Amino acid sequence: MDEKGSRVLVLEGQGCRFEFDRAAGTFSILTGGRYIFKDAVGRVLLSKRGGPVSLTTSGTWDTVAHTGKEVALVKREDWGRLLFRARARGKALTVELGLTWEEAGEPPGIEAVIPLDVPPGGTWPGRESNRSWRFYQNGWQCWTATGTLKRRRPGDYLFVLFTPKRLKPMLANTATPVSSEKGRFTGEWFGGLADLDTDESVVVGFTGVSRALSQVSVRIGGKPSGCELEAAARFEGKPPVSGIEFWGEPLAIIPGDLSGRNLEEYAELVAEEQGVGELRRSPAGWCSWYQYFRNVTSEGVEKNLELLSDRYRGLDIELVQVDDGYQKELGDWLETSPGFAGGMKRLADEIASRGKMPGIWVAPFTVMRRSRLFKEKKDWVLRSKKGRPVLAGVNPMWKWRFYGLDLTHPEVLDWLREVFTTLKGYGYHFFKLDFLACGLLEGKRYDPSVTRAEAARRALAVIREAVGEDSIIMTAGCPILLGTGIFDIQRIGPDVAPYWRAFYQPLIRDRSTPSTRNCLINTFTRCFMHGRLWEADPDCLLVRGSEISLDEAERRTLASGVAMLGGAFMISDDLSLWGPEEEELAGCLLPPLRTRPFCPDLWRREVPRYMVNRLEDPGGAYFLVWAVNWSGSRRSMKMRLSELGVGPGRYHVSEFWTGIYLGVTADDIKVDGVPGHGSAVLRLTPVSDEPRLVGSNIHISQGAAELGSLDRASDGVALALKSRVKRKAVITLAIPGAESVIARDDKGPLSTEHLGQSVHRVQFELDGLKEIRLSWQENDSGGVRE
Ligand code: 9PG
Repeated sequence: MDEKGSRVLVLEGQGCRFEFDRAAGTFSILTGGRYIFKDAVGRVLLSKRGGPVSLTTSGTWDTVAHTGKEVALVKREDWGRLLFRARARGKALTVELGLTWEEAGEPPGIEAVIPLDVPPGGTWPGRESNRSWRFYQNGWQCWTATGTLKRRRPGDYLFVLFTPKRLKPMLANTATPVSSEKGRFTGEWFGGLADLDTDESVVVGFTGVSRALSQVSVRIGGKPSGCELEAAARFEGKPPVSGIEFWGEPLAIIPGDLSGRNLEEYAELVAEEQGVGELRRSPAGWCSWYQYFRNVTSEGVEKNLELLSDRYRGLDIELVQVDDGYQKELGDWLETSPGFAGGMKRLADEIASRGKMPGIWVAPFTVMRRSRLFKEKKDWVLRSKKGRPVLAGVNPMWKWRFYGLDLTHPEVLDWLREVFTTLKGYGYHFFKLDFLACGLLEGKRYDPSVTRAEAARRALAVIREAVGEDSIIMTAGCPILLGTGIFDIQRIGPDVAPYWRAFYQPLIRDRSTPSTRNCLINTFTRCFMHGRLWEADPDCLLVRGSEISLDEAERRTLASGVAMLGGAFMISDDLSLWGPEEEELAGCLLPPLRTRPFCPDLWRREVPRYMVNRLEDPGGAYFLVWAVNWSGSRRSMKMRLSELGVGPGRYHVSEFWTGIYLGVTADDIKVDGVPGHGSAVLRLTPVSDEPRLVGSNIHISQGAAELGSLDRASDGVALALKSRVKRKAVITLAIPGAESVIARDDKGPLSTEHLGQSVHRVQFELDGLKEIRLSWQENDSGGVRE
């Protein structure tokens, strides 16, 4: 039999193998000769008049195409054809299921296309124990708790079942069932399984997000033989067109280790599928929300604009964004509240006249009963089958209930176009879109043949068209992958707040409502999305020392998180509360790092502790490691190099917040006395024969941002350093072979300190740019002496 005629069709990818059994209609995926998924099927769920019908791939298939990179198959049925294809894409394998309806009469609605349904025991078959299995669970909105869960956790561990019903639609996809059963988990769009015993993981996720909402669910169970997995894209009853191929969303299966790399690969595949081009760098900005909340006024904004343009112009903040509170009512975006009597155009002009980019917050799919929109356009509001407006949520800040718009209504799209064209016309070039899940509630729509995802994507495309490609769109409350390819910036966690943790949060295990802690946890667990799908927003930075209940350690932890993520950078303080300390704290974060960090303990900890950036300064590459002490008390933090994902070697270690040089290590790092909720930010510089900067207090990057150049001279080195704020700079250098050094700037000698071995510390005043020179006498040994 030729290849096409053989019973099992095989596709070899980089690192994984796909086998389709044409006689059984089942398929398997293997890596390194071992099964990941064995004897899986695909299914399509139809809604027929007589009740739901499930079509499965079980049965006999014909080969349509079989090349080195792709397999395509067809199964003939009395109603038409079932279609299947698999492709090798880099380290991933993608599978797709579809159908062609050929029967006379109206085609049935498609409820779900399930390209992967793994039977009990078909996941990592034959393993003795699943005690060390973990599931990575991705939440619905940016705000929804996300992370890796232990097998014995109940399915509602991250999103508790008793969350009040009226809060749910903003935090969860209400169509996704939540279970309290142990080990039953569902991730929106994707999920991942890991086996900590074997250092293996597999990411399963839909790469298409524009046609259907989707989930990956597992039931890990007590034994490996009970583990089930299913990936379903929900088409919500959308009918196919007779005689035309209807494909579900493509699903990627990506085997990997515990480094998190396959999650990055998943994000890259989604970006590719959604046509994401080069990502735009977001401007460093100021936002009104976390200081003024709903009490914001144009006066308050102007006061801060003045400070940013004058006293703090050195910080070079480029954007001023007005948040919630300027509008008359939720829904009436072109009418202003009493605090903005001068109108939003005048304010945009004011901001632009100071050379800053004007930014504005809008919740375009949200409406409240009080608004003119609600009263005048009753049929624009999404309603239930009974005709009642569907509750989207309650918000204490808004007093209370809010609703969503029907985005399939053509007049709603016209209105969105008008609102955003007008705001753009006022001069706004930065749009923070919020509460977008209000457009995806379950209800009865004007056009029922459009899925929720399609309706929302279409509306977002209208907004993008209205504001133009030259505007920046940031979203806060948005179902996390939905806007990929349309937005520039997406928030990845709950709101930050002027406090660490709300009293009720530990009581109800809440990780989704506002608090600095909740905000930072998702920054770790979703950091792989940043710089791949869009630029991620960790939420605002609060540095003020007054009108806040974050202590110094907590503010530094927030600052470390915002800096380490390397995404959006927005300050949300009343700058008139600032003194020299606040200026210095903000100054050491600017310019913002533009990096893509990884979280080396993502699979091993429900609340990860480490985030790592690979950085470079003119002396070469180094690592920056952020470690958080989540406990409330002062602790020593001990970490092994091997758990940081930095690779073996010998490193100089310097901590940023304390300025301590910790010496050279090849295995453990111990940082003493990290305050409760505090952080260590460590520069790990590989030991080498060349002079290197190994620590600095100028910028949190400890080199990448502040070291402009490092050049060898005949008798030493010359370094150029820069800072956006005036400060007493302290830098630490490793100079192999130098027992004593002389340092000077253009004015004269600088104070130096020998820290032992060949490590020296230099102190000087820095304001803007400075060149310093170091000279020394070589001793014979060279290199670092033990
Ligand atoms: C403005 C704010 C800010 C903030 C957004 C978003 O569940 N809730 O009641 C809830 C209220 C506000 C909220 C998130 C959740 O914050 O993330 O940056 O723009 O809206 O109202």
